[in-house]
Amino acid sequence: MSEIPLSHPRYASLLTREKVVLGVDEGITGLPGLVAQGRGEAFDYFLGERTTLPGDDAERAAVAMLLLAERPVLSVNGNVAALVPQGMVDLANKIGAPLEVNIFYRTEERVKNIADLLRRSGAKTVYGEDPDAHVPGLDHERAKACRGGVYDADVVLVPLEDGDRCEALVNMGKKVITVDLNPLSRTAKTATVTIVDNAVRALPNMVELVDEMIGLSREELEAVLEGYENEAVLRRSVALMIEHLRG
Ligand code: PTJ
Repeated sequence: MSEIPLSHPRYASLLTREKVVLGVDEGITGLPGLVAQGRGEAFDYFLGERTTLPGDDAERAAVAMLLLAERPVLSVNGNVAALVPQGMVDLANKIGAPLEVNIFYRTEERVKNIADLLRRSGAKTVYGEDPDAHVPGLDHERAKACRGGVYDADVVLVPLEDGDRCEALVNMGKKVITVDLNPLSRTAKTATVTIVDNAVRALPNMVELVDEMIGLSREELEAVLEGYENEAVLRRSVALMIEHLRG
């Protein structure tokens, strides 16, 4: 990684960018991942580069949904693997869920590199290298999924997802949680729970929330979800961006 001085006012943002660049060098992130990162940076700038109240509400709802799930699965793509591999593995291990490498611009080499990285980070079960099912309604490569993994899940966490695949998963009857800094994206509007936050902040926060919420009863977890409205969270996130820009 290139040397970014700790004193640089944009240290955290530059470090995040470097992780994605390194991900490309290591065959983990696809080149289009750099474009996605740039788009995310712009929205994060509007948001004030912090976890907002609606972001935190969505993270709580997401954790409640994952703890209530019968077959939760965490999906990992090239950007997520570069940015928060340990956060995804820690979350998976804490809630007892498998991970599945599920990438948009699929190459078998990149799938293997990501799966190896997750295993090196302590993942117990990683699906994705040998897909044996298809998500209906998507064209061939993007539809690949695994039985026991995303295909059979009742709740899927798909950070930085593409709108089409998010919609196809919802159409399969799954509850879909996404992390997307763009509250206006099709994914953000289609998912069951949309976390408008940077994945580098959202995942560690969710890991901590599992510790805080794991002792709650089913009724208490259900109450968290009953009070949650995704459209309202998106509206509050957009309002905060406008307020931040005006301020
Ligand atoms: O590894 P692959 O082949 O699966 O490709 C992954 C990307 C992300 C390239 C692919 O899924 C893609 O093209 O995604 P999109 O359609 O560009 O959507 C990515 C969304 O994530 C955009 O709305 C970005 O604003 C948002 N985003 C980017 N970086 C972050 C982010 N959201 C949260 N945290 C980030 N760090």
